[in-house]
Amino acid sequence: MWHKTNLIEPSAIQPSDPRCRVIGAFNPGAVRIDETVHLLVRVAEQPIPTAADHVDLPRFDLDGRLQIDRYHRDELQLSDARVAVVRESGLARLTSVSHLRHFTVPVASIADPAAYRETGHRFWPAGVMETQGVEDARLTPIDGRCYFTYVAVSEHGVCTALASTSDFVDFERHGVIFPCENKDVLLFPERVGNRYFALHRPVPATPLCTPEMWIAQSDNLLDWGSHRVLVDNTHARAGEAHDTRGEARSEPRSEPRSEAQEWSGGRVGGGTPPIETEAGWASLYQANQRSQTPGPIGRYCGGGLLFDRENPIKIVAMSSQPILVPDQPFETAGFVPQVVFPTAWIDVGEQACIFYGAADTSTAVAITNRQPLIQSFHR
Ligand code: MAN
Repeated sequence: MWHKTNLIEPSAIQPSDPRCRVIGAFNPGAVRIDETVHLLVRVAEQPIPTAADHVDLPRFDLDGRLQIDRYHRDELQLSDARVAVVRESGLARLTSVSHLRHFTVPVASIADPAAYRETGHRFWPAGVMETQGVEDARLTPIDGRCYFTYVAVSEHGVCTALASTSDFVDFERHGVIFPCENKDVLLFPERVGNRYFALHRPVPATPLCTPEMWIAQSDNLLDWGSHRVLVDNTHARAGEAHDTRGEARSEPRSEPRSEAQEWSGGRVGGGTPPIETEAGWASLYQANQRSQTPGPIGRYCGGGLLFDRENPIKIVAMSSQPILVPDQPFETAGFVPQVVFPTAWIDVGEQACIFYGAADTSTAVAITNRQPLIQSFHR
């Protein structure tokens, strides 16, 4: 059903520091403005190894300069390629740090890797909340300005902040909107019933549940409340979101997950910022399976979600089968193998173009016809 193209690979990207190599150009935010698609691509850089028995861990100082801290291998626990745990403190550091780079492509050439142009404009980490980088922009045009949420990583944790731009040259920071640990925050592109809505994904420290998708509301994009669980991962499917006072949902569900639903039995989080369609607000979400195979991180797939047009806390359709799966060589092998991570949905005529990160390594696009795609969310 999909026509997939690998677009931007790390080998084509110049590192921003001669001491580093680029290991990822992935998880792109994207927005269409007239006949151009603008992307903010997460570029992950890692210090080039200099000695076999040492590991160099990167960070930014408060002036945004890259600093490298050297550790002996024995001082670290290195079980996940993405993080190193310092044995003495028990605290984690990222093995690479990310910033965002602006790319453009003409709408007519979305599937042509040669048409992607790096403009040189960057969104660079700044301040105490971003000393281990900025990641995974999700772009939403609101009232003629392009807003984006992004993950801010530091020794204070992993949280989500908001920024905006009108030209991808100058960026305005609006600060942290969801504190730690919270990622995969997506804004709806307009007010619905006078309120803004956002999907978010808090990560519980006490493992009473796996990370689930929540929905919140705001009057100003900055202060978020009315938090509700949107996708209840302890049971099979979602109904209407229930609020923190524990009010019953319209359709309480208690069936155990079927085997077919195991693909999303682990973490679930928002993927592409919702877009308006006749059938409702449409979005792809990302999920990984509960089982620990094939690697410690599991396989990430994309599924479809359709929200009620007038009341986004109500889900009208949610795929029970994965609809975007890692099946291409550039998705099954890479920095984190077996990952497709949808981050933007752009409509071009009758086609839906889904931008995604492949294997935490490259930026890719998957194109299909929009109507059958949305229909498939009901299955
Ligand atoms: C996870 C992964 C990494 C990311 C960190 C911090 O480990 O998503 O890619 O760098 O979280 O956000």
